Amino acid sequence: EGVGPTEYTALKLKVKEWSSEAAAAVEGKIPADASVYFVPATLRPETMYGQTCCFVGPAIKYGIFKVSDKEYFVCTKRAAWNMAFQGKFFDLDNFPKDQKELEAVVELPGSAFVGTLINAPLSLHEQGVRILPMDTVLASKGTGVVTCVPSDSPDDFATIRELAKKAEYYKIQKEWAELEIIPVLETPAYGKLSAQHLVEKMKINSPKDDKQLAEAKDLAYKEGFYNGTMLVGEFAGQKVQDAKEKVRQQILQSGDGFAFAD
Ligand code: A2H
Repeated sequence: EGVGPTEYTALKLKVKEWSSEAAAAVEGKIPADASVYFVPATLRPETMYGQTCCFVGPAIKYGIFKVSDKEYFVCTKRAAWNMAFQGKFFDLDNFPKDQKELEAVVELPGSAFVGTLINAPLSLHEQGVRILPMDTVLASKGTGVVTCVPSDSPDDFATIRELAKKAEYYKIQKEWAELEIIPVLETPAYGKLSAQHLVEKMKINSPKDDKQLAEAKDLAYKEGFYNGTMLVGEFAGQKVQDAKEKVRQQILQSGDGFAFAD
């Protein structure tokens, strides 16, 4: 990784319907008129049209943090502290002077959220997408929440393929992992679904093939950025290089997301 912090775009994915386990835990702790958001951090804002689910680490501990009377975020405590420190959130009157003062309203392992229905801004799946488990999510990076774009992320593609194959083992409904994969951008080398193309070409069999996935991720990232053309959204037909920052600004200005450094 380069010098200095990574500048992510964090997206706000609003909860529409909790999983039964999360519903029981939040009961009476969050006002009915408040919105709760999962806040995945991404380096590929231009791909957000293709979100098909959102991942949490099943064994990672998450908090639901009060940002204001009307807004709560689901993320790791580490990320909430970073956000508070960056000064953009959390009622300044309540700005914690000490990490210990930043208390979650509710704490749960990622597994408890699996099945929660959320609204993913920009996603062409407008009826909503599900929270699903991803074993390779790192608690030490970003917000600990990862939005899933299987058209362009080899990790995401490998994970949903695994989840659909072993739905029972992962305690999910198979169809949650089988939402249509939407082509978001096109490249000369890998076509319209670069992640699938690379995973199949490199014979990547599991989300745990980390060396191969790292290589696939690098190839998809570079080809997409330098040679990609947008297929969907307001900037369809434009180069990814140009659209990337435009989509990001749109997300920041609409309030569907915020800048987050880590
Ligand atoms: B990216 P970097 Cl379409 N654990 O977003 C594991 N992975 C994480 C994470 C965590 N705690 N937090 C963020 N990430 C993922 C989209 C995407 C991403 C596409 C293609 C490639 C890609 C949709 N998932 O990442 O280590 C997030 O997935 C490859 C660069 O900071 C985030 O962007 O470079 C990316 O890793 C950040 O990785």
